[in-house]
Amino acid sequence: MKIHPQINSARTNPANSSFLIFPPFADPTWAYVGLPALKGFLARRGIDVSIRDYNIEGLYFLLAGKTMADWRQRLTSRLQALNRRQKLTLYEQMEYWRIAEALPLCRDFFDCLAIMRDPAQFYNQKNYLRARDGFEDLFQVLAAVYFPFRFSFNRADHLLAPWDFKLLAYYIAEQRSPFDRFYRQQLADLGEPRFIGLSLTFVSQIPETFYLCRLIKELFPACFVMLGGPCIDQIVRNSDQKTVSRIFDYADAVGLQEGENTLEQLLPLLNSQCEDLERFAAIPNLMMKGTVPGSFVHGPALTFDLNEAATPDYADLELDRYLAPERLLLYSPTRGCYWNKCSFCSYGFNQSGRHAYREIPVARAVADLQAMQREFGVVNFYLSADVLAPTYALALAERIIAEGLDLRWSTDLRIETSYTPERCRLLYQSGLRAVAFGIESGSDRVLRLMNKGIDTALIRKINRNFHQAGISTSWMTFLNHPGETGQEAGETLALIDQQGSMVDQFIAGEFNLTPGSLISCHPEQYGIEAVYHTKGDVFRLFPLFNMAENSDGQEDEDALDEKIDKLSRRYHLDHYPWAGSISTHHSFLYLVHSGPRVFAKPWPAPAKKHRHKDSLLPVKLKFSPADCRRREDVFMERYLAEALQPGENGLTAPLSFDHFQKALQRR
Ligand code: B12
Ligand code: SF4
Repeated sequence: MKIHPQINSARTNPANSSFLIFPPFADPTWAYVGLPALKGFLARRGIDVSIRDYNIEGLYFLLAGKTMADWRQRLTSRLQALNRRQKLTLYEQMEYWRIAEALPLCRDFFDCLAIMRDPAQFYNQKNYLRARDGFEDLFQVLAAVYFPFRFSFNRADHLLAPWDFKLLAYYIAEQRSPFDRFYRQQLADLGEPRFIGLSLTFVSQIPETFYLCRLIKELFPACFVMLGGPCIDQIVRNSDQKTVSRIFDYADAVGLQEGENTLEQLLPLLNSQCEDLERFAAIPNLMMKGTVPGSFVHGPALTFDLNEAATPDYADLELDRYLAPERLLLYSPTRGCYWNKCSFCSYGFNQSGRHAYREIPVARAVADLQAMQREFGVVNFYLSADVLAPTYALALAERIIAEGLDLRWSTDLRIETSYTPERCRLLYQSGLRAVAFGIESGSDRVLRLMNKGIDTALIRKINRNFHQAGISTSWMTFLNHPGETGQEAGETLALIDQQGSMVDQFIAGEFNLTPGSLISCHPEQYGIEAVYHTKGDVFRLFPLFNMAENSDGQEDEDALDEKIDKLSRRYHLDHYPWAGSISTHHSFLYLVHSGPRVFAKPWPAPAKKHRHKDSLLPVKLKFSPADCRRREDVFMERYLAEALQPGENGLTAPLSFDHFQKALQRR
């Protein structure tokens, strides 16, 4: 396959056009479905919008030779400058060791992209791991160049402090975005846009989304800038009024919940140059600043009727530019969760009460898959949804078979009695090759506490049915649900262990308190004494909590960690978006190519790290990177012990960008 290293530049655009942008950092192995879903719907209504995936195009910019040359130069000069000092402050030491470690990693990473896109190399585990490690090195370089920020395909944050407006202002004013030059080139190609909508789906897109807002307003003061997507919805719902108000310093509007009906009404209104706020206030799910300072106008909440959904339109995206040797498309046949009762879950818009479980009629969904297959030559699909109801999944499978579609798909399903061996075979026949289950716990008491509606006997039985039908099964579990004992956590690991021959991938994560979940709404019912946030977490994304009683000791935790390590050593597990993590594109491709057990055994150790000879350190180090790192660790441990503890009001812990900076100065 021929690879074009250059960054795609936008096509010619007429004046007053509308764009939807997907900002970095997110999974670059496939195109995310939110914006194509909107474009498909709007096109049906005769409204034209163009999509730009800056997440994938931005990656090409990061990989370009000129970008790396620029970084190498910056790191070299900075290292030389620090080396000239007699003494380094702690903050400089933090930067120093990162630069010393990153400089030898600087090289052309384009071969990593080439491996990921070449089937012959992708399915060779050693080559694959080499390329994967290359990307991780790239992010290590980025963390040194853009210190104190860190990036990956699933993260973009400060090394400690959560995003607040001060941190965002610093990020923007100091041009800390790795994409600044890329954005300026891309935006210049947009002509004179009337409307730009940015999709803030994942937390990892926060800094780049706000950065883009500012840049767009600087370049196109008259352009209407709007934010939408699950992450901004979550932020607006959970934050206080002052925070929400400040969001409108960056954007003209926020779209809550689903955007189809909102954009359907907003875009024609903008084209008609209407300035009557009352007309905007009538648009469903739209939120804007009111005329009185601190006030908002807010359209009625509307849940999208999936009978009106259209085939997602991926035509603006070059599908072969994603980081994979084959194409795969995301499709969302259902929205919401038909169960929607689990204590810990706040999936998307679920807990808002406005996101009922809905389905695209089966015949339509299959026609959509067929249309996408025809237009984009795709065989692989990920049904991207909270969950499919069993009746729906089975009807879909029957219809796929009846229509003679040749496709392979994967999705998330709930453990349900309806999945008999015969029905699992039907699902396989329709192309289902991988399924992820929210198993959560191996303790029946904890499953009841979670309101999960399943028990371990059913888990064993249904998982076996899928496995025996040839469908790969992934188990998502977590430990430390409030009220869970150490022994019960051990039961989860024991269940994975016992069922290991039929569990193809697993994750044993840690309980996270999700805003909007039942636990966070009624913490006292789960033995939680206090839920609090750090001062910098103005977006209310990372609630912290203290249990009323601390029943388990450190000993249990260590023993559990050891058990997890032991179990993990039997598998090849990895983090997003790499092969070995659950529900990713790469994992799916490997499962289909090499069989369901491909991750149920360790992979060969990664090849030795490649070091480019030009990348040797340009100066003799004056300070010891190891010592610098150790001092950082000591400081961080002490600092966090204080900064994460709630103050006297019990509601706020002091950690914030400001607090961190002051703590550094006090040293
Ligand atoms: C399927 C799914 C996945 C899949 C695929 C994700 C992917 N990268 O492609 C998998 C399992 C891999 C996954 C992984 C993760 N996920 Co996920 N995932 C989902 C899920 C269940 C459905 C997403 C979907 O397809 N929705 C259907 C589409 C059509 O809807 P949509 O994207 O919301 O878009 C609509 C609206 O938001 C709106 N809209 C969107 N953009 C815009 C822009 C404008 C201008 C407007 C007006 C409107 C608008 O209109 C769209 C059409 O209605 C959602 C939960 C949910 N129900 O949304 C979580 C969700 C998106 N995931 C989430 C998270 C956290 C993750 C992970 C970070 C988890 C982890 N711990 O690693 C990883 C990240 C992976 C990565 N690097 O990208 C969060 C994101 C919010 C957040 N707090 O970050 C969600 C919302 C779940 C939650 N906890 O609340 N995920
Ligand atoms: S954890 Fe899964 S089954 Fe439970 S409410 Fe959330 S989406 Fe539904």
